[in-house]
Amino acid sequence: MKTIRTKVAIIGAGPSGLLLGQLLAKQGIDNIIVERVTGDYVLGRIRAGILEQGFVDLVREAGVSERMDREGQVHDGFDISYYGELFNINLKELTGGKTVMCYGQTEITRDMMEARAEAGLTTYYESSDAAIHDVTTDSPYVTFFNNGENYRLDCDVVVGCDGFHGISRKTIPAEKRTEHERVYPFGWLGLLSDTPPVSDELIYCKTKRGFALASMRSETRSRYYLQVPLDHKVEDWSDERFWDELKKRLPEEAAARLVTGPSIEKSIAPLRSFVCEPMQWGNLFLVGDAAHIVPPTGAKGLNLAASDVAALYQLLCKAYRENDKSVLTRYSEIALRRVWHGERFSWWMSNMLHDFDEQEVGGMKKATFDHFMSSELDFFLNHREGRQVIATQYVGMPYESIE
Ligand code: FAS
Ligand code: PHB
Repeated sequence: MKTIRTKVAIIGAGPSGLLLGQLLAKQGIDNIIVERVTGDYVLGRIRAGILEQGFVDLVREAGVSERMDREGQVHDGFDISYYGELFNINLKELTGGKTVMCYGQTEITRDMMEARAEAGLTTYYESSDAAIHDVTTDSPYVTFFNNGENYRLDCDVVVGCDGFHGISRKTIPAEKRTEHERVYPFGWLGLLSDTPPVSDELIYCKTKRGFALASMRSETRSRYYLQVPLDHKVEDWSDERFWDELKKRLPEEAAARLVTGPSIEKSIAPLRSFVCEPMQWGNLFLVGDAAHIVPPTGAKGLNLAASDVAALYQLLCKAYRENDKSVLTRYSEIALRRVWHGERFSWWMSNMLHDFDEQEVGGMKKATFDHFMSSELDFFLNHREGRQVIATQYVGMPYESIE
């Protein structure tokens, strides 16, 4: 067993772990990341595309924003197509100047991976059998197997950035965890293509055939989603079938402009709302998907991971600066306040925009639920105050500053 030491042991080299590691390193707080797969495998996951201002500011503070600022696209708003009628949610006008950045999760992860390697920071990729020990003592540690050797990583704190299927959440005793969950009766079939986006802003489509989203990664690369039943498999969807269905769900002018082409990635993501409380246990702290999941309808998944990082980063800096770890007990309460805002907004947007093919939804007949949700969306879209409620939450509630 090879024993090594660091201040902060991070499990997972996804966007959460890499962003936290980069921020801590800039403050001279030593950290090591233990990651199960290769860096290329992490980059192969096609996920989020919209960054809130808070996330963009953190990336700049971490010193890894050069390519994002050069290639990212600032979006002043987005459209909602309500049974074919287009409503613009003018974020900039409705929020007094706030916008969002369109820059793929893959790209931000790549930038942080490269910055971490350039800074000579340690990441143990392709590590197996990671396990977290003694988090309720002042000497927690992580064990893992890497490159033919067993390791023991001694540390001050362990941060679980290991996603929904990771080990860190399960390290909190089951009787000490409260898990909240809503699994949706449909998934999102995503397609990536090197074709020009159908619009220069995102279009969220509510249609009788189900939800669709037209997004992008650049001026030459598009990202599209279709709501599909849970029992569908990617192989059920040829590119041709995907494009035909997308045309039927996009508003007319957009459908007429749609440029189709071969998919370079196609995958189905299940949708769930999930929160684990608390988000800490002794010297273990959960960040991002390790603690919570949202349906991507509100573009909050990655952004909630960033606000967790912001809270824990500030608390860790304060704890080391003042040599007082007691401040860390505030993390879960601070992080969860913003998490539940994001959870509710994502659940609300999902209820309004999707077609629920359950016979009973929310304790009522599907037809009744459909009337309530269509009327809700109709009200919010046709009143400036309603569009302002959507815009204020889409750009992201402010991060809590920690004194
Ligand atoms: P991640 O899951 O990204 O990273 C966790 C890392 O931990 C992974 O690299 C994993 O390999 C590693 N790990 C796991 N177990 C480990 C172990 N035992 N030991 C060591 N390492 C371990 N969000 C949006 O805003 N918009 C979207 O469109 C969107 N689409 C999504 C599609 C899918 C299929 C999924 C799963 C999520 C999607 N999300 C989306 C949410 C997504 O962007 C997450 O919020 C984001 O990846 C969270 O980042 P992390 O918390 O770093 O977790
Ligand atoms: C994406 O571009 O992947 C994306 C954008 C907005 C969402 C979900 C996904 O709400």
